[in-house]
Amino acid sequence: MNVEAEKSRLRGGEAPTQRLFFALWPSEEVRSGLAEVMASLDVRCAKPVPAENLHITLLFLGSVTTQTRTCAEKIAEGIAGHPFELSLDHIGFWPKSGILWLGARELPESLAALVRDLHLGIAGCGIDLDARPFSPHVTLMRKALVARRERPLGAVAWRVDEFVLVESKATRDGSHYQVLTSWRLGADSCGAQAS
Ligand code: 2AM
Repeated sequence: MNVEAEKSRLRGGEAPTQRLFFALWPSEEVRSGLAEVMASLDVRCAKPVPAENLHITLLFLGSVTTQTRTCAEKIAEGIAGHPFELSLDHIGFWPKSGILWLGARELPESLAALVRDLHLGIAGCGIDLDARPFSPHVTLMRKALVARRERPLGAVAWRVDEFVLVESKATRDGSHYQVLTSWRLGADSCGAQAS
């Protein structure tokens, strides 16, 4: 049991929860491409996301009980989906949050369908989901003040053939993410693999 779940249990018998999200998790090759993009940026006062934490969130579930996690995993298992190519070719900056991100100009139909199917299915698990439209991005830096690109951006090519469920734990050194389960895209419904 993790520290948060144990704290929750000790607070008085509430059901333990985990903070979860579905994501695309980069391979080491993609991760080093992302690190290269980060190194090419000239940004003031920013807090870079540690290389091992870089990912694309598909659907943020928030803190959920074991029962809800099981429901979400069942939905994920029923998604066949299709592998797709993602070209991360666009740097964006949200000044309000200071988030500097890398995104895709083109949203592959298979990615849109994957997010749509997850959203529709998991809404039935009783989770209050974010209704904002999906905007695929890798958060590279937080709390940035000014972003300037030093040289032209070479797109990071990502062949996506799986999606994952991740647990986010708050630690003294920031967020720690752990991949709990992965599902292959294009596999039949036996595609789940525990990490
Ligand atoms: P972000 O990278 O754009 O900040 C884990 O917290 C992941 O879930 C982050 O990648 C974060 O996206 C995403 N996320 C989406 N909605 C969130 C929320 N309401 N609170 C925290 N994280 C959220």
